[in-house]
Amino acid sequence: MKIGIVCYPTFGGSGVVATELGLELSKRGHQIHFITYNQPVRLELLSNNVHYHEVNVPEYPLFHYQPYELALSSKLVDMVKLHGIEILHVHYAIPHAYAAYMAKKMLQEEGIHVPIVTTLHGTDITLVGSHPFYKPAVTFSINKSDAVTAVSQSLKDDTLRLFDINNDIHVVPNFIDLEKYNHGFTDCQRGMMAKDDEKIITHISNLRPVKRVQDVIKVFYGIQKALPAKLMFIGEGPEKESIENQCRDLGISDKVIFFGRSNEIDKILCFSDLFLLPSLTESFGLAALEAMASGVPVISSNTGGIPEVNVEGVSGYLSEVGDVEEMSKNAIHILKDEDRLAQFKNNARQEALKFDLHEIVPQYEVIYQQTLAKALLL
Ligand code: GMT
Repeated sequence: MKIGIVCYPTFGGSGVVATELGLELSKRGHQIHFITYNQPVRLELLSNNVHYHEVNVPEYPLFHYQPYELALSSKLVDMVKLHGIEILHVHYAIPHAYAAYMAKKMLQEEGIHVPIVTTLHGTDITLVGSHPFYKPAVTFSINKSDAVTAVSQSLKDDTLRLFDINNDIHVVPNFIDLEKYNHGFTDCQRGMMAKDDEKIITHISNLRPVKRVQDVIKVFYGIQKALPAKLMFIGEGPEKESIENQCRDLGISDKVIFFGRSNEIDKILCFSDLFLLPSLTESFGLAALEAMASGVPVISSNTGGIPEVNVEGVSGYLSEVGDVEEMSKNAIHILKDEDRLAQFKNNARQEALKFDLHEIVPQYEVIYQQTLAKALLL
């Protein structure tokens, strides 16, 4: 199949999932066309089957806001015509499904029929999309898609609760390339990060308020009082200054290492003992799954789709949002006993197997085939 993929090309989970999906589909023989405003961060190699088309939005001083959706829908029209793209898979209802629908309508005028598959990732539903400013456009975009998927049952339920939806929503969970995380533990260079007796705690996110990164620091503060530990913070975002100050106020700056954005998540997870994800909400929690695939147990909140990934008492523990005391207590419980830690690490890896990309990616292929077949009948 010739598949056009539209996503946010940044470090966010939706862009990562879209990119990994495209790469795996290309290995399975499909022609993949990424259509985005920057080359997606995890898209390192272009090949015969993997193409990238940049959406340019020319700056015009008259416009207070540059019309990205217009530029994207025009680019989609051009790329579908030029490359014979058969189906568009857009990640995020707004603005991608919205722009794709406009492209579809423009193409229809020329007798070209391209169905749209929309994948909902969370921010487009629970955080931004449900705002009254966007709600009608999000509802419209979901209802007008030819197929809709959500990355967890929880996100599907939220979408049906928050919007007036008359379309089916298929749950296709996020996935992981387990091979990538199947590292030998000899090349971890753990010694560069912490002393032998120190446990390594990790958090990865874009440091937005929804990630509750202040809770990460509070949980770590509790842990390091009980046992020697270091905290690795990976990511950049609006809360960074606040947590740097928090570390200074608590006198733990020397125990917290800030990495900024990194393309070496697998290497960092390789030497981690525990992952913290105390978010206010997560439709799925891809970062937790990446940790688990590396054999790192997870202490998280019990919100949104996280319980579909992190299993209580098996791959880690889940607490109410904001219950940092319980999170610290559970973290210490895992870390204090070497045998228990080894068991949780093993369990985490086992639980991650449920999300093997070889199991999940074919589900998208089936959806594409069904959607194309349905479009042919219309
Ligand atoms: O929250 C993020 O880190 C980024 C965000 C995005 O839109 O890229 O992630 C969302 O999609 C990910 C991939 O499906 C999910 O794993 C995240 O849980 C989800 N974030 C939220 O729901 C807040």
